[in-house]
Amino acid sequence: MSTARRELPVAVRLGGFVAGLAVAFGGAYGIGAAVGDSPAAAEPAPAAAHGGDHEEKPAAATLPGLTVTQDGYTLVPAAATLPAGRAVPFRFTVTGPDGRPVTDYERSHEKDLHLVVVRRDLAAFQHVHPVLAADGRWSVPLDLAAAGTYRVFADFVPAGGEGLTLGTDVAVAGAYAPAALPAPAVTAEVDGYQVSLAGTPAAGRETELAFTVRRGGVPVDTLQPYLGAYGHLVSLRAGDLAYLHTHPTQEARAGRPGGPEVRFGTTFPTAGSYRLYLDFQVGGTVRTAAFTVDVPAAGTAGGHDDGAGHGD
Ligand SMILES: [Cu+2]
Repeated sequence: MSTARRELPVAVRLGGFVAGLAVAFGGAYGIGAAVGDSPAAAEPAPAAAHGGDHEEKPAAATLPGLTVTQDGYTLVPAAATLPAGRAVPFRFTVTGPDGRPVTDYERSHEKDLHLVVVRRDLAAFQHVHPVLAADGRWSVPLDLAAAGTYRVFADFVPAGGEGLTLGTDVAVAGAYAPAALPAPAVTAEVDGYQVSLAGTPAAGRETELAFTVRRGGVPVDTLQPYLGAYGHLVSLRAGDLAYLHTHPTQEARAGRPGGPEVRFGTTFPTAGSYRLYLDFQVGGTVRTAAFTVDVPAAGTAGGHDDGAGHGD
């Protein structure tokens, strides 16, 4: 049942957040401030993009990934600082309403928990699947070769509960050279694969994003189902790293190749710059194509299309 809920387009989930606003208003705001995410919680401007429905404003504080604790569940890293390295063990627990580590999860996209790790300047992205010990401790090696502060998102469904994405920061010591956000682009290259993005995003309403995978200019129609889908799309809002995880509108069928196009229905909650990470699998290898997309306010005149052009 949770699985079905988790597979709804993110638009539906976001719709739920907005609808739940009346309930979440005071509490969510308070939580954001209490855990030190107040810059995000207090973020004033982008909600104006919703066209004057001021009731939606505080919803920004309830976006996934902005808080370390929600609904009684808390993401607890074993250490807030990690050494630099290529395969650094990262250990954490998720504590539940009773204060104890959660040991019972509902599977979503073939895993009990998805861990997305990105350096806060959005320069490095990992989507990994930690291993759960019987006592509720999770562990996974992370590539932390580059120093900096990393945002860690734990995306999971506690047994009998609602899907949550909790976020925390982990610091990696060393010489840190922050990267600027790459300019918006509709193509990305990874490992010899060219991925193009078509779609015209606008804040607050569902946008279809279509990614087309090519290699040497030839459309790739051998995408393999990866975690039950031909692609996984994580979008992070620049500035606060609000987290959107979207799955394709078409189902992946076991043993059936997909592509070259993978479509997603995504609702960007506000105007702003987002970094999109598309995971896709070909020949047993998962690769990630990354795009910067500028999302204009809904109804902005002039068809601000630089986030994405029109594909074939
Ligand atoms: Cu995952």
